[in-house]
Amino acid sequence: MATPLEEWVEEQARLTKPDKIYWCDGSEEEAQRLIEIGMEKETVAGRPVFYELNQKNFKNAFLHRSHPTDVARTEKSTVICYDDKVTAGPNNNWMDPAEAKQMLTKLSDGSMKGRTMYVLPFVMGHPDSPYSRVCVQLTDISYVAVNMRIMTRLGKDITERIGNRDDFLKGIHTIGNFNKDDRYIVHFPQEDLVWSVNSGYGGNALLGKKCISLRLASWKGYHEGWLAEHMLILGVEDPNGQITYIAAALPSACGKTNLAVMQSKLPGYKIWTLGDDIAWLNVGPDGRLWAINPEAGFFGVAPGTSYSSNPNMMDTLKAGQFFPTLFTNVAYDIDTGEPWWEEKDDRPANLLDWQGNRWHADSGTTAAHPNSRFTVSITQTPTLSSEFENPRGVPISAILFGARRTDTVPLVTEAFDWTNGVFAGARMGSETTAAAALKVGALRRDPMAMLPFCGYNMGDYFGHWLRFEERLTHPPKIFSINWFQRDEGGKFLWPGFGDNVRVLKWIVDRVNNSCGAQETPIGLVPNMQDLPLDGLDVSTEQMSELLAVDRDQWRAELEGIKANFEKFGDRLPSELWAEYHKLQDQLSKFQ
Ligand code: SAT
Ligand code: MN
Repeated sequence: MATPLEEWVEEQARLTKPDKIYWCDGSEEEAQRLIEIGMEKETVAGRPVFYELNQKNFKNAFLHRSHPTDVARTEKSTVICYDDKVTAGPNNNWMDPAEAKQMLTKLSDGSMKGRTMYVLPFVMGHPDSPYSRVCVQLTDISYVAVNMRIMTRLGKDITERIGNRDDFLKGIHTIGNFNKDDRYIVHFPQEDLVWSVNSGYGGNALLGKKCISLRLASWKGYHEGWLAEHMLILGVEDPNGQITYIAAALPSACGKTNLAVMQSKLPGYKIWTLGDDIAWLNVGPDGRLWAINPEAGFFGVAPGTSYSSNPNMMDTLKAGQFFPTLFTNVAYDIDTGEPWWEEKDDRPANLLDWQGNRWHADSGTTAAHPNSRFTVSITQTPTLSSEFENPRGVPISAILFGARRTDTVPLVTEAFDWTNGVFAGARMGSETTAAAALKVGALRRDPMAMLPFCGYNMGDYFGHWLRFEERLTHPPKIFSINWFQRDEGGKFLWPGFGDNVRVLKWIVDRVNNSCGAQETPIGLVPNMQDLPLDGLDVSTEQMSELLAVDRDQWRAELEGIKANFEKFGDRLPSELWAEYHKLQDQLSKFQ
């Protein structure tokens, strides 16, 4: 008799009509075979799915060029379905589940004709973790199958583990015809189902990532008492060998990967990597907050990555062995066969752009797409934490909320307490990036960096966050960070990258109550003498600007916060309005 999984696969195959169904076993040989199929048989926009890169300098690395309209997450076609619109909230596009199914059924009818349906069984999180989840995704493109093998723990043992069960999370993905007007990424949280049509782009197509591990998981966490967050996880080792674990939320393309694999510029301090994008946070039996990374790879932004900004990531990208390394929409150095992107190193003389056309310096475009990406196994990073394979995760001592802000938000601020920290996350605004198909550089409210990823009403989500205080006997301290302030000429004031460890040291010292801070209306900021600034090329004036709280800027900020809070009506917890009024009051007295 067929298992529920087999029945589900058959049902989808009857609709999408693939030529073949192939169950992935997750082996290394299989990944190689799929890459060969991608190089020789399958196509995207009339071109091969994969191109081989220089195998000597970038081991096991391959290039993918996407369909030209399919280069970023499409938030406007990302939809959450509940019976009622209010549950999805003003932060999500909503559709009635039955209507959405009808639309998707029509769009998927015969969509896999002439193609192979790949069945991908995987687990998000360590297989032995009490917090992990078993999932199955279907796809019709080798690119997604190989990506998923890097990004998740994928293998035939998961099929065996599912056996006769039917409680696995499901993802249906078809690249269809790439028609961007019919592109939909639709979530059915009450059925543990995601259905994505007409895109092959990362966040739209690697369904284990944003769709399952954030949108579906956030809804699960709301009901089961845990949090699914858009956060990196790292450990800071101090000169005594003590490691403090930190989780940090930043919007897409705002430096999470760089922070997570940072090469510390502070002697005696070392950063250990656990994850760069997603954290699942549970209250442990000891009353501490424990974090696991449900993923197993990085899907990071290529432009800006270099031996000077992030040497550990460069080494990671060259170390492909058991897992391939994929580059999506980067440029190609015709002479060496290596991938290239802006700021990697000196620009090679002869380049193909991200679409495979000869690139000319006077073209007015970048050679790599601004949202070009790499996919690489986390196991290749030289800074991988020895706790990465610990099923119970790591205990978090500090939570960071980061944003990309030209002004207003200081380098680092500590919240007064848990509620004030939740307010700091909820009031976040950040300038948009190329990671989503939006106007780049516009300020928008992005609470907890979860605006595109919270699978239900954010008013309820804030309430969920607030309630953790009573369950945590050792709540993490909460901080806001901003690496992106600029001077009047538009130059970054803070060097960022490896120097960010200086801020992390202050955070660790605050966690250990071993250094001071000064009180401002928005929270506690460092005294300059408490930050380790030796060897840093930043003037005292610049440092004071980086740490300043400007009354007028914050009064303007209040307007933006208020307008966003009002969207949630009576779903916004009263505690957050109380924090808002407290801040307003403090600012009115502040010089
Ligand atoms: O494309 S993804 O959504 O996976 C990456 C990101 O935008 O954070
Ligand atoms: Mn992300």
